[in-house]
Amino acid sequence: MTDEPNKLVTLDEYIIQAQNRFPGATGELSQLLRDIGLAAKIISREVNKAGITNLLGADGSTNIHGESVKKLDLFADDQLISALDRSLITCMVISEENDGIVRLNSEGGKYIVYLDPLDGSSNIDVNVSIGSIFSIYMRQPRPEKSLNENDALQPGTHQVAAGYVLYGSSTILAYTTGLGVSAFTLDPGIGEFILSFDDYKLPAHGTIYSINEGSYNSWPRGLKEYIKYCQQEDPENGRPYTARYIGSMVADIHRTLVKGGIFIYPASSKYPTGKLRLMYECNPLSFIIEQAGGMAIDGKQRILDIQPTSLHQRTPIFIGSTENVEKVKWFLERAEGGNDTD
Ligand code: P6P
Repeated sequence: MTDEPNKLVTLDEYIIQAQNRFPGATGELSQLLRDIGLAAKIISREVNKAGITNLLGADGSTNIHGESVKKLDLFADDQLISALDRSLITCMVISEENDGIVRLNSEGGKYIVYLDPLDGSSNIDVNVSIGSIFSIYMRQPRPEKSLNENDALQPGTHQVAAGYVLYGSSTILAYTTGLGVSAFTLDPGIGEFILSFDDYKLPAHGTIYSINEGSYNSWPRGLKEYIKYCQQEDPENGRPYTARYIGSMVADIHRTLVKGGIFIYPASSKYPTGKLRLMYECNPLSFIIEQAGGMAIDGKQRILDIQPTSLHQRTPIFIGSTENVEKVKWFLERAEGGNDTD
């Protein structure tokens, strides 16, 4: 995409260059992505000093503006929603931090945005990477004129853009508009996201599996057999695989994007339909991984094909390198119909 090798390309420049490839583009999606980039810089600043600015938990105190000190995830929610509200092109937001739809000032805005403002925020107390996730849809024409939840219940295949911000050893923003996945690293010195990777393609096969093995006893038999397969000696095929689990989905998915392998969050006795949310965790990250050549299923069907029935519904997810996901699907299907949780 970039015109000159080794030229530093900022996120804003990259977005504009991408927009210029579509003469009919109005620039509104570009503006929306820039809004998210701005909010991400502000959140990154607070995440990186959370331990010293009372943002680790709601302590009931008030800051110099007389506002109550909010938890970091509510701070992130506020920053993202107000950034989207300012540009008047988003009609509503659905966020993990709000039960219902959040109507913005522009009821006529053409975009609907799902947010997980700060996924894995419990990890901030132990300085583990956390992330923000976003998923963008166009408002579809519907007979009912007034904006409501039904406008938001669209399958993941309808996403026009999706991405995440990873607040880790560096802050990285990765996104796709359906033309591949690119990533930008924040240079705090100049306050700009700089293009660090253009058009990610994850390996077709990886040797890392990522799952919380604490819920082993409630897994279906096929999943137990797959994980045993990953752990078997088979040096010619790279087994045993390496186990890596950060417990922060954005970090686990970013590692999978870069190194390949598979991330799994299955249904369990504690989470009978899976823990992770379809609309603002699994759909956007599945769009990213598919755009990078990978695959994402709920154990049977493609995540992006799921027709949602509620804003905050959960789903099991098996996501990553295509060969790894196809292999676990084979184990699940082979075991199906047997005594599934022996
Ligand atoms: P568990 C973080 O709380 C989160 O929502 C995801 O980021 C992460 O992948 C998952 O939950 C971890 O869940 O049950 O393994 O602690």
